[in-house]
Amino acid sequence: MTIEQEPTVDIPTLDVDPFSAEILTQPYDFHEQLREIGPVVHLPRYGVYAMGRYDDVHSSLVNWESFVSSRGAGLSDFKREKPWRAPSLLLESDPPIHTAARTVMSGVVSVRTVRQLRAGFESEADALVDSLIERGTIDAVTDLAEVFPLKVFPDAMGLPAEGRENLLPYGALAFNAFGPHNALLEAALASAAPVQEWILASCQRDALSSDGFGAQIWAAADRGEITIEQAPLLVRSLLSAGVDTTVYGIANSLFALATNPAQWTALHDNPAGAKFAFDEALRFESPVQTFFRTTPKPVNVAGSSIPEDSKVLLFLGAANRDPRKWGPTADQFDIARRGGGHVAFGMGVHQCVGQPIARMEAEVILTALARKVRRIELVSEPRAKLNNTLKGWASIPVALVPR
Ligand code: OVV
Repeated sequence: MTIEQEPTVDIPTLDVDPFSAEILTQPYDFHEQLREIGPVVHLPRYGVYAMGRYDDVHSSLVNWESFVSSRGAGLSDFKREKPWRAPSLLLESDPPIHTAARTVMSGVVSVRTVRQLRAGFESEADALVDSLIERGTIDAVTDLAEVFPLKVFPDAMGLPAEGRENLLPYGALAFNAFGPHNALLEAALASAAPVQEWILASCQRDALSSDGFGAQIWAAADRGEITIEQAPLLVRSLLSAGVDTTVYGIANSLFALATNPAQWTALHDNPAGAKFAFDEALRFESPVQTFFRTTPKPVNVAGSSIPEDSKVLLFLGAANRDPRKWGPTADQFDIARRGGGHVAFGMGVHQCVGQPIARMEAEVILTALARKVRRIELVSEPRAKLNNTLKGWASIPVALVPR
């Protein structure tokens, strides 16, 4: 009753393209406009609705019945358009179908399994940081943020050494594919056929070692927790979502730390704070900026009525800088903030299932750097990397000054 009686207000319109190169590289003024103009905004450019306020983004993420994922987490509505690949069992599904897949995956990437990987990851991180310090001047993206996850994660998956160069292009494609069919997606699709072929082949049981995450997913199929047909799709989820995200998360952390020297000093003085610094970096510059949901029925958000069958663009990156939630210093990077509660990993039933390993990778590499590096300084202009969903860097040239 109360829902029907709630007054509906006109939904304001913003005539901007959030997937333009300008806004993808500098989204924060647009985010402010989006949050200030109203709880729900119509974007006529794509015929979608959008939200940027923390409370509304958070409640929409949690409300999986009114904001479904089974019609796609990108701009395309799977009810009207054929998806570019078979839909993900995990990301692009709703309960109850989602639940079985999610249960298997949270068993595979659990805090317990990740704890067993930690010592090995720490040795890799120490060795990498030592060799980078030796070189002095490095690229924090291509020499560090890309190198570390691309070594430890495929090893943990149980992937063969050959073909791993396909992982980053596949992730870039998957995340560009959530956006419109613009030049970024075109470019990602141009060379995608062999990449997709390698990924598909790598999801099969015989491509994977007997002791990695991949084998554990296949073992769950043997136990009947998922079907044999579903196993390769769940392996594909880890290969889609597990590489670029961590690369961007580590690179964005290093950018924030290199451009805020007092924050680096605070971390160097207390390397145990690495995990909090990572959360604050995810809040400050969220690698995954946006996801879409779809409304199977009309839904009311803070007095605005969103029609049935609408695509709704949730700005995680804007929610994570909403002063209503984070106060007047929302735009500042402050590792003492304890930025927990951010929505950079999403929220609700779809909240990132890879979180334990993503967090461990970041914590281990940032801890090694914090211990061994006294100062990290930009030596030339960083270069942004453009993606329809991910925000991050192609290059961050830095000098590492050892302790
Ligand atoms: C690109 C991406 C993000 C999150 C989940 C998935 C893919 C998936 O395939 O499940």
